[in-house]
Amino acid sequence: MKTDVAIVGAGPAGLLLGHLLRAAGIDAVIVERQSAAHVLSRIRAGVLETTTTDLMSQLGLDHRLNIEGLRHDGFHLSDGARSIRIDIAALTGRHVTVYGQTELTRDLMDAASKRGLEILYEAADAALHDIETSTPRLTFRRDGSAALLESRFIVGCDGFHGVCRRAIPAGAGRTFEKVYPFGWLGILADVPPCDHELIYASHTNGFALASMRSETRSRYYIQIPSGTNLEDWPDDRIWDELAVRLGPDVAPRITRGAAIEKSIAPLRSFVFEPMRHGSLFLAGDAAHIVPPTGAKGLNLAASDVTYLADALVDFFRQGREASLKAYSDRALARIWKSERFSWALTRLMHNFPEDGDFDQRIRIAELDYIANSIAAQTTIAENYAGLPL
Ligand code: FAS
Ligand code: PHB
Repeated sequence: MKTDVAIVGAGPAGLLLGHLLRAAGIDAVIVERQSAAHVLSRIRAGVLETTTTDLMSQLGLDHRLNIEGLRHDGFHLSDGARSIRIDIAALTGRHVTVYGQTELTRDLMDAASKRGLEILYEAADAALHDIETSTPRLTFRRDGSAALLESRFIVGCDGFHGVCRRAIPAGAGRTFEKVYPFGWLGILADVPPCDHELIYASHTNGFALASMRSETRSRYYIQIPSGTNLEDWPDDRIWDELAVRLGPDVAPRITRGAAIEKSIAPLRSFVFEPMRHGSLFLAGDAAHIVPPTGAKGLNLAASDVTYLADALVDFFRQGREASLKAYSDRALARIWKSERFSWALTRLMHNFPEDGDFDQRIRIAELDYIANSIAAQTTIAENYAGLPL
């Protein structure tokens, strides 16, 4: 097989990039390790910046998003004693949209075939070859047979655990990483949310987040120590802990119900530089990871592929390479600012094992400052809504 751009991974990054290239008349093929059903079974992000929703509108794939997506003009930071509303709309004139990553992925998958975007699911053992030449090759196995995809470029959209970043020779890039000593235990339940906006709660027991997928489906998270066993957290224990951490004003509004999904996600901050090696580019989680506190993960994937699609169109239409050369630096400038915001909000809202009384007082003082400073609230609002491209 031959194509212009071979994309590894059919998550949000790969699907958005594939659609953007096809819309520009550039041929692309996506090679995905899992089945479509498996990709859709993963419960992940919930909050979309306009960076992402604008892409869906540009692609003409925002029909369901416009009907089912929930527009949110603000969210809350709480510490049990008080709730601070960050008024995104008043402070920035912008908003975010609550629309599950699963639904965004479904919309992109469903539109692929009629837009000439070929997705090869259940493609095992993908391996990259000759990435330092202008004729890179991707080999993989599918339906029991060996397969070869030749292309001008390969884009690694294969997430943190993918093969593309690992195909870059040791010493050709730099890794920056911070692993947090805790994770998030997430629960999805078909019960009405406890509030019409998201609540990020800091508590001496640990962090909690009240989110949602719709007006009848809730998504909650609690901070748990690394190494926690999911079996130690039956539904009732999770609901009890959420009531404590979200505080006495919110607890009575929590509707309990059976978990339809329950999982633990580790938290880390991670960046790999540069996001290009020869004819291989990286985008999305393949190049960076943020703790989900700032709701940036999926949205950074969207900004990466916005930059990369523009650069690839420049190359294939005009023969110009300048934008491709600038891609990594341009994407990393926005990535690092989102890494900073996600780290800072994680540091503010979570308990760290090494924290002492002083750290707890600093946390209270910072929330006190935010509660009384429009400047501080504006800083949080503009980062949460998404920094300019
Ligand atoms: P993805 O990981 O989504 O997609 C990569 C794709 O590549 C997958 O489909 C995978 O099967 C495929 N792949 C991997 N290796 C391959 C190979 N060798 N060959 C072929 N295909 C291969 N972000 C938030 O904003 N909020 C959240 O609450 C949140 N929760 C998360 C929970 C978990 C458990 C994880 C892992 C991430 C979470 N994220 C969250 C971040 C997440 O939403 C990512 O930012 C988003 O999925 C990024 O999309 P992609 O870069 O496309 O990577
Ligand atoms: C979610 O609804 O899954 C979600 C929302 C906001 C976050 C993280 C996760 O910051």
